Amino acid sequence: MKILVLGGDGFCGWPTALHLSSVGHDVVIVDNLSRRCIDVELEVESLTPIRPMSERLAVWKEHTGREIGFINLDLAQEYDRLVDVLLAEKPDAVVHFAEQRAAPYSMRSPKAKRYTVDNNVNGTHNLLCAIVESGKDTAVVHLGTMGVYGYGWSGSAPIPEGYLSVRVPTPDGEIDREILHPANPGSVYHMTKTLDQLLFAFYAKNDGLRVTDLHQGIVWGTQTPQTALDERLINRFDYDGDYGTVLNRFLMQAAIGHPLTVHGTGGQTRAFIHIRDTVRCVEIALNNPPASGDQPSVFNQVTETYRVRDLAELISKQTGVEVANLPNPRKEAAENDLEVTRDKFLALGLDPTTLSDGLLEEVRDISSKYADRADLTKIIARSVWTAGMETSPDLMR
Ligand code: NAD
Ligand code: USQ
Repeated sequence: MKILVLGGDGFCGWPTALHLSSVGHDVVIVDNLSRRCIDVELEVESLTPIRPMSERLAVWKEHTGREIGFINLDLAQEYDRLVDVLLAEKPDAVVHFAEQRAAPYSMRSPKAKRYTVDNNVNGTHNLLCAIVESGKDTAVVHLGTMGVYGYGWSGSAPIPEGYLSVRVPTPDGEIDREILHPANPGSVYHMTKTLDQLLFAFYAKNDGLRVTDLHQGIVWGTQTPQTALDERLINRFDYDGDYGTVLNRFLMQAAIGHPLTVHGTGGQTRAFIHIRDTVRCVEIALNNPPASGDQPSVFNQVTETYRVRDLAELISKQTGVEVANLPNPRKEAAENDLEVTRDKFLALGLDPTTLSDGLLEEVRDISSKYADRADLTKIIARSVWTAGMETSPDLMR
């Protein structure tokens, strides 16, 4: 297959591009390198030393003989160039990772809120509109999020894969319907993903676009077999208060002896998936697209659920690092249960990687190796959901 990987310079996109190339697909990365610019804005860098795109691609070719193309394009701003790229490359499928993906960053300022909405909603709409304009039958695989469902809305009922069966009372009796699960976003970022869902539903209905929306949980880990081939192929590793995600942050904190930064009681339950499974799930989704005329196909891309305090306790027991209960800079339920239906990927052959597979140590080892690159003033999360919310001072110098 010819596949465009939008956002292919990022944490999920880079290993996915390499994985798809390694199994024989013809891959072209499209990315405007905005994530690297945000690093400059936030005065922080990936803990791992990521190389410039041209070097990454040259090293991949050196090791495998396979070429991956690269187009520097802003999906949200350069619509005409995007149409030209689709006409020139004629991709069978597009994998869409190219969004601003940090909830804390999306809440840090009015500028960041507006950027996140402009970038994510325009980018997704441009893609769908451009595919229709190109006249090609290009399938879309989009990385959505478990956060579209929100936390706690359905109590102990398992969250279905995208759609909810409902019975609607009418004057002529009840009718059965399948509707998109109600959206309940917890940040401006998560809100953009709920808007993406409506765009997909409309373009599938109106233009017959074939769309798969992957509602992914929090990704942990950093390396895949491909990114581990050479240090110059290493994946990015975010540890800072805006972009670092909870499990990778705890593992990095344990590696440098920093107290584990639990927000509030740590009663938040979230869904998780290892980066190795992210790349496999995307491949499975590419191989199983919906038909034209079908509603978007939704998969819950998660393998396990954990409560934040249980993760902290597990890592604390393994490493002796203490747990710190900090003021929570977010507005979110202090405690929630989470049951997630995740049958579709299992039925299509996913063999899930779990926390018990020994990969926690791998992440700690990588964190120890690059510990001297950590800026200790960037660890505490300081982007607050509303002005005046309390945050913690730095815990380590
Ligand atoms: P990332 O920020 O590391 O990567 C996103 C990439 O997209 C970056 O390389 C960035 O430069 C690029 N990009 C952003 N806007 C663009 C634009 N307008 N034009 C072109 N390129 C643009 O993020 P990630 O962690 O790799 O996440 C990828 C996708 O997966 C996101 O859509 C995110 O919402 C979703 N997701 C991520 C996680 C996670 O834990 N990391 C979990 C669930 C879902
Ligand atoms: N948390 C802590 N301590 C920390 C960091 C986070 O207690 O040091 C808590 C947060 O308060 C939150 C939970 O851990 O309750 C998860 O936070 P996170 O930053 O790991 O994840 P989140 O903000 O939800 O976002 C991440 C990705 C996003 C993706 C989402 C999947 O950045 O792109 O969409 O995970 S999900 O959470 O399933 O919606």
